[in-house]
Amino acid sequence: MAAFRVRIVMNLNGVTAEERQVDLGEGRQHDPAFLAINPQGAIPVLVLDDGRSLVQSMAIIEYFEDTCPEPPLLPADPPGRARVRALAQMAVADGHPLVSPRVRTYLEVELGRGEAQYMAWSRHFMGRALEAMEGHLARDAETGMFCHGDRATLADICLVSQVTGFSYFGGTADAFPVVTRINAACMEIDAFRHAHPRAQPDAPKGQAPRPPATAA
Ligand SMILES: N[C@@H](CCC(=O)N[C@@H](CS)C(=O)NCC(=O)O)C(=O)O
Repeated sequence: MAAFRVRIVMNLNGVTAEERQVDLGEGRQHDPAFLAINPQGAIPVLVLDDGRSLVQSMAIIEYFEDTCPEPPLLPADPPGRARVRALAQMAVADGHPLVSPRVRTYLEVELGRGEAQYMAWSRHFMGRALEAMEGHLARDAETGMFCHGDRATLADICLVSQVTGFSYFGGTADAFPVVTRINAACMEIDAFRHAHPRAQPDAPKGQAPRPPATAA
């Protein structure tokens, strides 16, 4: 989900980079070689030409905002910027962190919960984040073709990653009509569509990818 967000922004900016996959299913995020790059053991990581590593999808996206400001991912007016950031955070800060592989590992390995409980937990919290986004999007006059007006912003990038992540846990955004409409509008855009996890060369065939319970 987090790498999906970064891929969208890179596509929007026309930035290419050599991509290296980290197999979370195999627990490769815990390999010493990867931890040397990101001690948090999480993806995405952007390694710059000078060898420095940028981590955290929102920080990497801000880096691209600073270095490739076209197209802008935030509106110009401060209240609009705050609204877009707030919508983005509902997905990135309130939904996604509760379902990462490390959460699954803790629930299943440390607390002895079964896979079904992890799936129910994840569906619940991913759905709650989408419900929150829907509440604002359905109510606010600023909502347009996209989350904020008629051009895609950071909020849309986070919305599509949230909808896709929800589907990993058997959730469907059908109950959230504005979210569903905006997700479909985003997926009409090449930069979004080509960044989708299913469009990646390492995408598993058939079933949607799901974070594994690896021992950390
Ligand atoms: N807040 C971070 C989240 C990064 C994150 O948790 N990424 C997941 C994959 S979407 C991961 O690598 N998890 C590894 C784990 O939980 O062990 C961001 O937005 O970059």
